[in-house]
Amino acid sequence: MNAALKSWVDECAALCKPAKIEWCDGSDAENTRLINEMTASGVLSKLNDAYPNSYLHRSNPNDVARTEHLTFICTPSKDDAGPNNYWKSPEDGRAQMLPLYDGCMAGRTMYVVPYLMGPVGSPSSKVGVEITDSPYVVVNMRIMTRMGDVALRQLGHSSDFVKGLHSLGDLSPDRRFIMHFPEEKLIWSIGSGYGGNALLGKKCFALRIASTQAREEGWFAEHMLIVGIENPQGETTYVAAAFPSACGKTNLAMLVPPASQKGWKVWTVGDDIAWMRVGPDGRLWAINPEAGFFGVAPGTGSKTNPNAMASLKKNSIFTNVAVTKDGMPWWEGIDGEVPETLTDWKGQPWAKGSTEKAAHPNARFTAPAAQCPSISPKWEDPQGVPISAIIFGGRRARTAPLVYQARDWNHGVYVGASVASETTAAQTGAVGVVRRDPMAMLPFCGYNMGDYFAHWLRMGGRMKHAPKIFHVNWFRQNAAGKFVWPGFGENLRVLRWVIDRCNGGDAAVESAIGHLPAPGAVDMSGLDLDDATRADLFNVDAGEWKAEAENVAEFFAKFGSRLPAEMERQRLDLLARLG
Ligand code: SAT
Ligand code: MN
Repeated sequence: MNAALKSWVDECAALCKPAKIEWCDGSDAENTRLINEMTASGVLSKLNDAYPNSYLHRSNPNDVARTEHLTFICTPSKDDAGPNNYWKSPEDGRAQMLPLYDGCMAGRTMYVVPYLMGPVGSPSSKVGVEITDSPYVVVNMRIMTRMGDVALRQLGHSSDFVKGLHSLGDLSPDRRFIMHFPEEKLIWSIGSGYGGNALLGKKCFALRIASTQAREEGWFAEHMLIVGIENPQGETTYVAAAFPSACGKTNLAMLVPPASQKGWKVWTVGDDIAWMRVGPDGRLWAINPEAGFFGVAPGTGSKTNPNAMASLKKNSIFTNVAVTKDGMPWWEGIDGEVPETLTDWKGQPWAKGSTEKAAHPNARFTAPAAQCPSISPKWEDPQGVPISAIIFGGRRARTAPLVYQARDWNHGVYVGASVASETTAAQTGAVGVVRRDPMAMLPFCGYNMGDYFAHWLRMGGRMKHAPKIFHVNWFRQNAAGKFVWPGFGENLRVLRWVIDRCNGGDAAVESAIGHLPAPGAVDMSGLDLDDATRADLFNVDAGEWKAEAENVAEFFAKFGSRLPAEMERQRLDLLARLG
């Protein structure tokens, strides 16, 4: 028995006072028993056998998404958390949480869940242990991570593990907090059973805590998908990509080449998080720390993402979806006709034509990554995969062209730092407002983002063969407000130019914002786009870009003296190039 682990578990038990403690081994038998208990108590219900071994969970309707305003970074100095985080001192964080934890597991079972983030035996992998009173969390962690004995074996007698204490508490939003103590590698979460708040390996560990570790130790913990793109000659180039939400990240991770792209294949390594280290060869090597997908169900169908549909066909957990009368999971955008009647995500009867959504817009599927038809043969390689390109993107009606390449690493860091997306109807508030979300990490960087930019700049100097950095925008609109780029599988046409550039291709022209594809360099054959539209996809409007640079200045100002001077220099250089 690991002494450090044992004493922490004892401490948590003394505080939370559970009726009993169960150490989870991750076995099939244990999983089946937990699922049986949850189906008996109504926490889960079994779905139709068309989805073997799959279950529905309905959460408390007040607990359906991450709650950023209740999520804190607890560091001694507020400046170390930065303007990008809600902050508490470690003392205040503790003082607020201890009374909530006191006796919170009375009458409940406390599960001890050891888990591994990353492939077994990988030098990049890290161990976490989550203590939780939610069996729903346990069975989700078993899909999302390598859970149980495998993690204890990797840990051995080391005390180097990230601790996460989670309790559902009373599920009251007034007593819901997610607190991170980076100096202690500790996460405290209470009052929510929702994914990012409760599956502590994901955003809390693999991004917020790991980003702090990565800065100290000289690597990257990023909110990025990882894919391999195989050309018709059988050579695979790996890229990592970061997008704010609602930009099609999961679809890109599981892209299916359209008929026009004969001989090309796309391999999924990860859909959400990348841990990347500099290898002895001076390249950047990436692993996916997760073992499953926690994907948004609405909008997922055989047209938009057939690989996701195939991934969730068995051994999956569906949270806050609707169900058909014969027990099939259902959501807006799934294949087939809309049924006449459904049971909605709250368990209420629903009829076709209702103004209410049947599935919650943030309904989720938890599915094993190994079930994805496009899963890469290298996805569990302990060394990871070598990254040739880093792609940033956002949803922009104008300004950003379909694709451009940063001039060099430092300029690429500026491009990543100025990533922005326009709000969609999926968010509350006004539609079409530009929101900055550097590297898509705004809610996930566990420390001051000024320091994070400095870390990115420093890392450039540590790589002999740094990835090339690109920016894409699949969402450009014409004057009539219509999307002009077909997107989805056709995005492979853009990725082909990206990897051609990584492999030394020179089909590029200079512009003020960076390298654009030379005319004809992005294969447009067979697309229904007139010449004016094709040209507009790559148009760089100096006026729009100057306004953009002013908007970036406002955003950068938030970081005060923590903003590296190089970032402002990059911005001024851009303005100078714009003339
Ligand atoms: O934060 S979650 O992991 O629950 C979902 C997401 O935002 O990607
Ligand atoms: Mn994410």
